[in-house]
Amino acid sequence: MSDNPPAPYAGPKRVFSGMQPTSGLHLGNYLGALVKFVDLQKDFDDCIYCIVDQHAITAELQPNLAENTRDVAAAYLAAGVDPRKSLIFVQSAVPAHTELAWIFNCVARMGWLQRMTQFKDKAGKHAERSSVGLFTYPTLMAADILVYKATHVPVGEDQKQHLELSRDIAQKFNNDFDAEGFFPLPEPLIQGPGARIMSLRDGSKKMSKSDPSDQSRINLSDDADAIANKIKRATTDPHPLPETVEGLAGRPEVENLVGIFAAVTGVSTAEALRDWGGKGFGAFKPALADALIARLAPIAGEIRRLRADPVQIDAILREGGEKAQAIAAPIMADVRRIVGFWR
Ligand code: AQP
Repeated sequence: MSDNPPAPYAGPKRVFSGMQPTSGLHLGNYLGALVKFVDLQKDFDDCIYCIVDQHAITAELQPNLAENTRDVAAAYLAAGVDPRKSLIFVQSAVPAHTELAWIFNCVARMGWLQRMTQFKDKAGKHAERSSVGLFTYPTLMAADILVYKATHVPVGEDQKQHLELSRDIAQKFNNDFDAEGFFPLPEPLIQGPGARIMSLRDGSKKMSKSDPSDQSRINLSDDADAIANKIKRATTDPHPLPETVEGLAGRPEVENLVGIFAAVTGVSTAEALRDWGGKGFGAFKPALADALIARLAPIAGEIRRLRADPVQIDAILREGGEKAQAIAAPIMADVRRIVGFWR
């Protein structure tokens, strides 16, 4: 037996990420992931951005799935994902995702999936009534990434555990099939302001599309009045803003609003508090609303313009799907050979 360390992955760097079309996107999706999708186009030649419609039906069936898919595509484009540089496509249009997910279902261990906190959060007290798809969500996510041998994955902090599982699955596949270096171990890109945006009503819950209260989130399609109203009604406490970051401890709603302000204005939390420490929410909230409106209004306008032309959106998605399929096909051919399927 050789004492040499296993061969590391030596392929090209490639970015992959996706969002679920469970509805239109919100500020958390934007600051946690979409801003990074756009920035990474500068540093990586190869960026693949998926709309994960098969994931979107794991928690509940979606009556408006195709329309929500176009909404998410419009949000990607409006935020600055450029289809001349990056692939934008729909997960269900590339069957290689689910084909690889099946193999990963046979590589991943039950215990690994049972530790996933997102499943516990979404399944709640009645896990036995959840769909099997919700339980195996992370193996499909690993397949989404690895069917392109993606090396870097921009996501919000809530997806960190799933990314670690993707790395474990890649490593176990490489080991089990004696194929060292075949799959890369994808690296999460999580840092930065906005990695975790919380609900406007409850600072202990993340901002989420599936929160029943629309007041809990800023939607990318919200107009200026809706944004101003939601910020005005956002939960705070009766005390002024603290002067230091340490003063935010135990004030999650305040920390969230200051974090949002810092992320959209491009300053650090400490800098924001230097300007706003000691002042009350009567002054801070309108400034926050103005900053959000300045940042999001052009995106909302562009989403509306794009949504008026579904033919253009569909053409971009179709072309992206064909290119994605062309990247995945030879990788899947290798996977089938490595696993030993008949051909
Ligand atoms: N609150 C958040 N703060 C920062 N990042 C967030 N993301 C989601 N919520 C926040 C990031 O957005 C990307 C897309 O998420 P997703 O559509 O795959 O699903 P999710 O993480 O489950 O987001 P939602 O909004 O909570 O959707 P539902 O309610 O349908 O489950 C991911 O990179 C995620 O980290």
